[in-house]
Amino acid sequence: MSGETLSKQFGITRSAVWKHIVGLKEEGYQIDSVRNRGYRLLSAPDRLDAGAILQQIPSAAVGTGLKVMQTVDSTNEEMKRLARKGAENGLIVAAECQTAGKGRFCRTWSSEMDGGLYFSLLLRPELPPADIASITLAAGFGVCLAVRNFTGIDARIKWPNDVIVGKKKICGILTEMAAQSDRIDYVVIGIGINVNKEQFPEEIADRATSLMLETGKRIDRNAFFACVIRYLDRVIGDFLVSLSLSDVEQFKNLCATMGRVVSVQRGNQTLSGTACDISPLGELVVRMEDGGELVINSGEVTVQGIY
Ligand code: BT5
Repeated sequence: MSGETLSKQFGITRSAVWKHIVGLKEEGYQIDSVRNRGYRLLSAPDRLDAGAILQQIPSAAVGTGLKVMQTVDSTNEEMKRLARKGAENGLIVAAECQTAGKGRFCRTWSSEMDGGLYFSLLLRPELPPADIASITLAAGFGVCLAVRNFTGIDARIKWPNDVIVGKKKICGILTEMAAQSDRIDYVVIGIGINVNKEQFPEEIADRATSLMLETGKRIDRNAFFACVIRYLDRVIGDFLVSLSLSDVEQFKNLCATMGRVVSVQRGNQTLSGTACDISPLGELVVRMEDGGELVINSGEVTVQGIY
């Protein structure tokens, strides 16, 4: 595009256009400039761009606002700070890198500046806390559908909060909530997805993977993020209306835990059985060796042959 066209389109001088081009190059955009002909965009850097993402999502309940940060301790912590100051339902906070990314039970979530997607979604449903017990499952379902549709990879859900490919984890979800006994103040759903990550810390290298490692292609993170937001909007929206996994059969079909031998930690006891069903409320039903059934609504479940 010629410098003249750009200057007309944006209502700025040719030298201001040139200054912006220099700025974009400093940010990692590769732009070819040819005298008397103009500028050509060769490539854009792999960085999250709120404008590019918002352009690709309809004005929906999830993603009413989007804040992109370079570095933060944890997007969940940042979102809780914003929630306490009155941030609105549907806001998303994303970061290129987290210095204290966390999983459940105070575990670490590996969140270097290496092409991961780390974000948190704020919800303020006017409901009692018990009604949203399976919102993490709904979010995982949304991520799983987005990954399958965007990349064609056979992603599956490992109950309750992981999305896996084969035996390896590509996404983990951590939901935190502030509530009174009868009313939710806010819910923060934190989602970490390995998008363009090429390597992992040694201790998780054998059980973590990324979309790029699975497809062999670098993923456009802005387009993928927009796709995830659209699916979350649909699935979480449905969930908040029906308060059940509205499409339990589809959920079950995508749940890698179903039909497998699982171990469940109960206090200091480890119980084993076969995962045989998911209840409409999202609980995992396990048939025990003695024929009895155990219904689990949270906690740590190890799946034989996966992790
Ligand atoms: C989770 O916990 O899987 C929830 C992870 C949630 C991360 C998001 S990122 C945005 C938001 N901000 C935060 O601070 N957190 C959320 P859990 O089920 O406890 O699994 C944690 C375990 O997964 C670790 O102990 C490692 O074994 C493994 N792990 C850590 N980083 C990983 C990664 N990048 N990919 C795959 N596995 C990982």
